[in-house]
Amino acid sequence: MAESIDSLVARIEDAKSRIQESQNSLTDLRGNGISIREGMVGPGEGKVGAKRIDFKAGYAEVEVDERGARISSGLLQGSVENVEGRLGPLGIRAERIDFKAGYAEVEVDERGARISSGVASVRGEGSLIKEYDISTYEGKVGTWEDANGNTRGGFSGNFRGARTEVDLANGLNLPEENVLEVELGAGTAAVEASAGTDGFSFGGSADLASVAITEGTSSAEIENDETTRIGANLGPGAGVRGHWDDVDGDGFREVGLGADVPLPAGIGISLDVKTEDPLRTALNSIDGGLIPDAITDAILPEGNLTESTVNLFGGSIRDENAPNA
Ligand SMILES: [Ca+2]
Ligand SMILES: [Ca+2]
Repeated sequence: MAESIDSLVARIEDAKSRIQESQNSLTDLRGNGISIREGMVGPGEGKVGAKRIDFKAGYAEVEVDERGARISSGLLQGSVENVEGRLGPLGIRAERIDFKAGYAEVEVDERGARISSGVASVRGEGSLIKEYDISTYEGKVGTWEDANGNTRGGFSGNFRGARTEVDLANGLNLPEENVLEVELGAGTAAVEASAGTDGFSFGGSADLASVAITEGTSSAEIENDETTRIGANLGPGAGVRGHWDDVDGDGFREVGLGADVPLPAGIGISLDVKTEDPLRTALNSIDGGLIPDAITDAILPEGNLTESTVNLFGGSIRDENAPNA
């Protein structure tokens, strides 16, 4: 009797360790997709691990209801969460990466129509690569929502031969509030006339090549964030933009203006400034950049100068109901 209990315990222990093993390294099938948890892959010293990988291959989904029709198909679509690892000298980490390849998506409903297709698309969160697109066609008309939940109305058309947005602040492990991004494009074209909850865009361009750098801060802990985006492109184009989104959700909208200006010889420049504290930004730029911001910031009072000035007249620019206010 004692022996059979011992062998029963041994068999339970054996089963437990085999379950643990399969949880650590194997897959479970969900629908027509596969999800892998706690997997590690990579040769020799280079190892990249992810807490969770979901993907589906060769998929086609059609949804038709009283609100409209959605068709989505592609060769591959998926996401990777909590990526961490090292490949040679390169440290790799990402909170989440979404990817799709050889895809086509069509949505038609009472709000309008949205069509997008492409060879490859990658969207990263907390990752070095923020956006990566190859041969993408996109068209929108009516009203639509962007990835940040903002609503826009109007129309927008895009072609991207190759375009990438690199989050250098993340790659260089800069403090979380820092924004340092580089955008590179080759063979891109865009036309847009839209306005919505985060701003407006009006203009068109066709670029052989383009580059842009965005620098500044963005944090719910800072109430006078400012970012500047400077770009240059080869090709015709002109446009104006208005910004009034609250990306960090601290109740202070990042307001600003942007423009694409064509210069002779087919070269164009692009400039966008966004600020949570327009009065401070205006005072800082009054000298035409001759006096470094560090000096004017030392003279000006801390906090949001626009808010404290508007407060004097009994008003406020802060939205107390913002998620991080
Ligand atoms: Ca802020
Ligand atoms: Ca804000």
